[in-house]
Amino acid sequence: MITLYHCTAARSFRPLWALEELNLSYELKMLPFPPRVLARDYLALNPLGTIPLLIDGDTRMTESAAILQYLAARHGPTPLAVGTDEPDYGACLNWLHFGEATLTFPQALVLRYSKLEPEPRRSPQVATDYAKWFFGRLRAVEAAVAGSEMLCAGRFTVADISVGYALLLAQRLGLSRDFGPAVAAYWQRLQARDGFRRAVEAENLASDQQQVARRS
Ligand SMILES: N[C@@H](CCC(=O)N[C@@H](CS)C(=O)NCC(=O)O)C(=O)O
Repeated sequence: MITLYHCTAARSFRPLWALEELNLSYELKMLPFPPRVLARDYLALNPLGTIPLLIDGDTRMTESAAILQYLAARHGPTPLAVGTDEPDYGACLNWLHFGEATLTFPQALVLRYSKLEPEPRRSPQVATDYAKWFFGRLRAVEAAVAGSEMLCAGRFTVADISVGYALLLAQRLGLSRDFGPAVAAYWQRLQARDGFRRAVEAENLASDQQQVARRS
């Protein structure tokens, strides 16, 4: 049985969404945020204190984009993966990592310096600068989905989960009102997927059952 450690709306939503798209059985363990401070026992499992942590037999993984690639390969075959023999194999890997390294990185700074740090350490300047950075990078997504339903391979893949999570985080940060028209329509398409909806429901149910507060 796969176990996923998760905090509401954190990057661990990527593997949660993939688990639902793949219809895999899993156990979802909710943690308060940040677990490093509020769930210190978790450090014995993941000394980084970060989420996600995915355990699948002897495999333990803490990088959300890598977990997407792993789940699609190990628990496929699935159209979520783009095969090495397909023309868009490289494009898929590029978007997979773009979602985390290029889109989520600046948002993490917006989140930290506008919400997570104690008041005296907050910095509207840093938050504004990195929101601009995010929108600069998001131009690539706007161009990609202007003439296409999904990012690559002519179908929904792990690349869309990776980038889709960045759009979810943007919504929670209040940035989605500035999405361009193509990104806004793409984000609607992603949220309409059964797999996305089931992931949100699983997150809400597990939060309630395990009595871990949902983040605002
Ligand atoms: N690159 C990693 C980043 C993991 C990460 O930093 N997760 C955040 C939540 S989204 C976290 O655990 N933050 C809590 C902390 O740093 O203590 C990934 O993609 O999974």
